[in-house]
Amino acid sequence: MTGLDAVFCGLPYGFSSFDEISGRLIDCRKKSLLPENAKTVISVLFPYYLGEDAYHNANVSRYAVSADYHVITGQILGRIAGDLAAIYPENAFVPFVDDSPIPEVRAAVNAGLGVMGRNNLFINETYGSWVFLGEIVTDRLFEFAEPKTRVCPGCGACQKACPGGAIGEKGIEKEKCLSFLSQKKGDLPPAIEEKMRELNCAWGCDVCQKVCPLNRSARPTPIEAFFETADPHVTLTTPIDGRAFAWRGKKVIERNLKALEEV
Ligand code: B12
Ligand code: SF4
Ligand code: SF4
Repeated sequence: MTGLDAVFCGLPYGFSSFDEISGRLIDCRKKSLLPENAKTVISVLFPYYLGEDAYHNANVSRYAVSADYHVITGQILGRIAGDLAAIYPENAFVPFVDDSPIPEVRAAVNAGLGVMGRNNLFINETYGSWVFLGEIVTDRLFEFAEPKTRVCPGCGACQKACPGGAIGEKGIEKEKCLSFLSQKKGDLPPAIEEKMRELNCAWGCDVCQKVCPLNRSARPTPIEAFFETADPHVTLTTPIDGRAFAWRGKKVIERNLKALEEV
């Protein structure tokens, strides 16, 4: 392990050019936090796969089985940014996860950490697509990666299996994606409720990842907190605080759980 590997707690990380992505920034509240004169995007992978046994009886998507990833990854990334700032005190290091102006899939591909799948997701050779993405944007110049491969082999399994028919040749149509629909407020069309019932999934959707051959030998996460907080079966009495579905409020997850029960 090099000195920097230790700073990154052994998690996969890579460097890419901020300039390469600056024309594609996502308009969000946190855009104003980007450091002035940003030069490098440091992408960090947070694997979350717990192994198949952990998902027995799960009724929410895998990314929502453990405590809210924004909190777990945010704490780790904040620590890493602090350590980098101590090593390079003349530079700024600003961490982002999800709620980020950086299009994270593209940044992680640019950083040489893996490929973009037809399912729109980032896929790493070791951990598959079961990784959350975070980044630290800095005004320090690091040596950028030069990825050789940027896209998956395109076997089409995800497209074929997608229950919403959301995957096309050019990315996904989010209005058809069950993950998007499960987060939407208001009444759900009966056909969508029916699909959620068939999949027994009250939050998110994992179909395009479960069928992906690049996920077949994904390694479980080295991040203990994901194991320690795992709770795969959510009920109407499960406390929602600190869970990935809390941000949408109790009504949405309750509506979905009730939809799973209807016959
Ligand atoms: C909004 C959002 C959603 C929305 C809409 C997604 C969409 N594509 O429109 C919804 C609710 C549907 C969603 C669902 C999910 N999401 Co989401 N989502 C995001 C979020 C916050 C922003 C995405 C975005 O708007 N990007 C910008 C627009 C412009 O992207 P775009 O038009 O799709 O174009 C992208 C790609 O197509 C790509 N691209 C296009 N052409 C090419 C060509 C090449 C060569 C390359 C390299 C890239 C590339 O570049 C763009 C950048 O991502 C990101 C976090 C982030 N800040 O990036 C997480 C994120 C993408 N989501 C994540 C996750 C985990 C999920 C789910 C798996 C959750 C679940 N289990 O239900 C599903 C998967 C659905 C799917 N198959 O994509 C993870 C993905 C991790 C990974 N391994 O890739 C992210 C990165 C959050 C995180 N921090 O970990 N999501
Ligand atoms: S299932 Fe096939 S086409 Fe879809 S992301 Fe995986 S490798 Fe690519
Ligand atoms: S998350 Fe589900 S609905 Fe959305 S693209 Fe993937 S398989 Fe299709």
